Amino acid sequence: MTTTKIAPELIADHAHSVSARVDSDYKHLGEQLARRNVNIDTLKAEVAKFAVAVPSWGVGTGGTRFARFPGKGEPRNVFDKLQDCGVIQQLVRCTPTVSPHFPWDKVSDYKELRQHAESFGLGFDAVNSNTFSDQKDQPLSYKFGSLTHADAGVRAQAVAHNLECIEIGKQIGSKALTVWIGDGSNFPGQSHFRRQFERYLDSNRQIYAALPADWNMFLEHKMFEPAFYATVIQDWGSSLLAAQSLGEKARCLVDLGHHAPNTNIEMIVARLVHAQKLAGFHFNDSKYGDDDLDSGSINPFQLFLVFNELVDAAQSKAPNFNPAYMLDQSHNVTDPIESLMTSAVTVQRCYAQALLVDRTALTGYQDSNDVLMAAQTLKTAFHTDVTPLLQKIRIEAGGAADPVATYRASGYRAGVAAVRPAAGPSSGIV
Ligand code: AOS
Ligand code: ZN
Ligand code: ZN
Ligand code: ZN
Repeated sequence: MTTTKIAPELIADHAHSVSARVDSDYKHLGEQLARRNVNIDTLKAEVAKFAVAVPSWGVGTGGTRFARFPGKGEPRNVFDKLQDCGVIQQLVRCTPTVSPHFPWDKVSDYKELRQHAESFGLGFDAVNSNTFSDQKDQPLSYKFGSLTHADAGVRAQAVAHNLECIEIGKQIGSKALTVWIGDGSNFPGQSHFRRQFERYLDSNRQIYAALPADWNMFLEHKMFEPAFYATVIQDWGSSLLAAQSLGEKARCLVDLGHHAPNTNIEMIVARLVHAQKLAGFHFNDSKYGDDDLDSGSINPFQLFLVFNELVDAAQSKAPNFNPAYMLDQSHNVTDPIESLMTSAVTVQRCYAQALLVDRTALTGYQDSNDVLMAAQTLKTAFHTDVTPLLQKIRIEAGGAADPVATYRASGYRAGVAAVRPAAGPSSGIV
């Protein structure tokens, strides 16, 4: 049985009140697309299959290293987090899984956790390990590194944590482990680059060896922070080297905020597809660094261009291409549920727009060096307002035409605020 936390009647009433307008807009869009030889119903069926995972840490209010301003009714534990994720899925219908983070989401009974998720119609995506912060009662500190620490004892502790994450993941139905480490150095000379990388590989080999046959290991690179001089897995080059030396199951995860400014991320995606090593994504947006802003809030064209590569790879049947889609955002000044809903829809929107690229025409323009028309072919797809298509998909799936309006009308936030005590202010990067 699926537990719903927004009254289904409210969702249905809202959808009903706008359905005539949505139908008319959908029909109009269908006519426009038909002139481009696109069948809107075929497109709808394709886009309806799209799903992106919600990060369990994303439903709490984030913070910076300066301060954190807690929101009302923040989740107190993983059960509350799943309830919030359930609300997101109820309204947007394209977020059926949650990516959990350990030990943040640790419980004593994972069977119960899985059932709890299922009661909200949710499953679990990739399991994330955390060796970038010290936990209470942890014997050895990660202050100077974890999987790459100079001390074998610290490395063993970090490996053991990842093995535990795999064990938990097996119980909750995950199929992948995401490893992001903050290891690196803040000063030139602090660490020996090559020996540190070798230690990374050695530790990860032990983790890799414990992966079940049908699992993958996602290596997440990040240019800087918390190590501000050099990070061990700082870019896709180091990530690819590591993935290639670890083996088939190791792949490279692309977080959109983890690159140097002006990096051509869509091209990195194309290279990783070529190498058959694209693990998937942590979607978010960025103006300066790892800002973890809402997907598409700064540079929606970049997100579209990433999806343009993904759709091209899927349609040309690139081998071993099966990327995992996850959001990874930090919401400091918005209601996290609202941010995650709009972000999921934005990602879905970019996917739909990328499906609209006339690939035969594009190839023709590329091969005849018609630069302007090649660029315009992408722009035509990107400029298409697919809002009625997405609304129709949500309504047909029992979701909300306007997720934020329906969510606000439900009074959900005030409801949970009444039962979840306010968290105190604190600082810390999430
Ligand atoms: C950190 O910058 C990474 O994006 C990781 O994915 C991290 O595990 C996540 O942001 C939770 O803190
Ligand atoms: Zn990330
Ligand atoms: Zn990040
Ligand atoms: Zn990020």
